[in-house]
Amino acid sequence: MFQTAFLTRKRRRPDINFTQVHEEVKFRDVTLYLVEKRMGKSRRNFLTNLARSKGFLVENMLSGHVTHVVSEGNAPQDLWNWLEEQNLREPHNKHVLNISWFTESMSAGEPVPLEMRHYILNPAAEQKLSLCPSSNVMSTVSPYACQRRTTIENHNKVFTEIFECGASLKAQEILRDERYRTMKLFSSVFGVGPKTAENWYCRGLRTFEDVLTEPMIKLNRMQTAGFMFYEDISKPVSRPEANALKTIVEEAVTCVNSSASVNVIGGFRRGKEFGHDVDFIIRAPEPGQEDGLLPAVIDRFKSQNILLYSDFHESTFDLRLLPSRRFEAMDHFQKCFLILKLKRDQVTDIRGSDEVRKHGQCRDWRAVRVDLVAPPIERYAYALLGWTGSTLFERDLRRFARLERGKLLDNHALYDKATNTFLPADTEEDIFAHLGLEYIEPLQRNA
Ligand code: DCT
Ligand code: MG
Repeated sequence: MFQTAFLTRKRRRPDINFTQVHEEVKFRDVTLYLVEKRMGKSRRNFLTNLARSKGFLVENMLSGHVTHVVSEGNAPQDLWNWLEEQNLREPHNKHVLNISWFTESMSAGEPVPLEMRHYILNPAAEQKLSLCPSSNVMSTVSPYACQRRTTIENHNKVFTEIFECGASLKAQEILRDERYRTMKLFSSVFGVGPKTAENWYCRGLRTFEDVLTEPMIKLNRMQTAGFMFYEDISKPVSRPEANALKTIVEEAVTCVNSSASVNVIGGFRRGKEFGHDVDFIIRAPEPGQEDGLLPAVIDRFKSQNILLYSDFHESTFDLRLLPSRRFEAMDHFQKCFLILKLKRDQVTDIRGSDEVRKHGQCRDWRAVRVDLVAPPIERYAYALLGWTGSTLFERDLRRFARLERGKLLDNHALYDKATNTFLPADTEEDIFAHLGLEYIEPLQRNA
């Protein structure tokens, strides 16, 4: 009997997920809305339940509370036309996102940071931004965005509406532009990711001064360093400066372990003349020798009075946990993110090092971001390949390995799905050979 009653009720009310009553909401600052158009009702129900089971708040109605609108398979213009028809009071307050953000968040079990690639931008507004930078409202009206109004017979009314539509789109644009600019500014601070940048923007903060004078904002250690050395670390590091740092790092590493050596990785290994930081990999030739190496190196920098900031990560590497499916995530090796003092007289090629002036005073040093990684020797070749980059080259190499060779590559290992084995490699050449690829020099990995 209970079952019959349930079925009857179910038939009358097919959308049973109007409110979220059963699942605990874990992420209070995210309210999702899934666009049913193209996605379809049953997939939408499935995704809604999936998200709720992971602690996301999902609304069935597109209300003012919704913060993240997720769409699948809709052409951007169709989606935006539809959104505009919903007469939302503040559409610019919502993130309009591709399903990719949703699926990444589901597999991460939490909302992943927003990136530009996740957004579905309004093509009409985009076009206007690029074609009509003038402030004249009439000239900013996209014929496309207002096309649906041409059925109205009264031409005066049409013009009024076009004008209003243009003004409101313009206002949205200004807001979106301001949001983008502010997010970019905040994210340029070391230690400030998209989530924090977003949070500060939503609190109405627009400048560094706003952030630093807002008593409610508590900066963490990394952000404090980020602001403290902002000027220095947002200035590119030159190759002579990178060379000088290599000498400093080498000296510290060999002092801790005389059989260990240091190699430049990242952009400088690929031949770049400037970088946002300098990346080094440490090669400890015997298994286990890397244990405790970085903390000792950091201590040495401290005693030399050149350590401005350090964030040390102990190794969490465990071959039994591989292959992992989260290939874009940070690797598990022992590593540290540092800010070091580089003295001017340590840079031999003086052209690379400008005089540092602060508050009218001349400083004899500048702050530089330095990353160190110390993998176990049997993982060295994979770590070297991964940390050399470029990010795009690595991504492509992984995709090639997976799709063309049935092998899973990351910074730790290469796994052959056909034989269920990890392929050993002493050098980068070995890895290219495993993949049936001609060796590509670091200088040619600037994709
Ligand atoms: N890398 C990685 N895993 C990550 C992030 C980066 O394996 N989660 C790799 C790719 C490039 C390399 O580490 C160094 O990273 P960056 O310093 O960010 O890049 P870069 O190419 O050195 O660029 P820049 O010259 O600006 O420092
Ligand atoms: Mg780098």
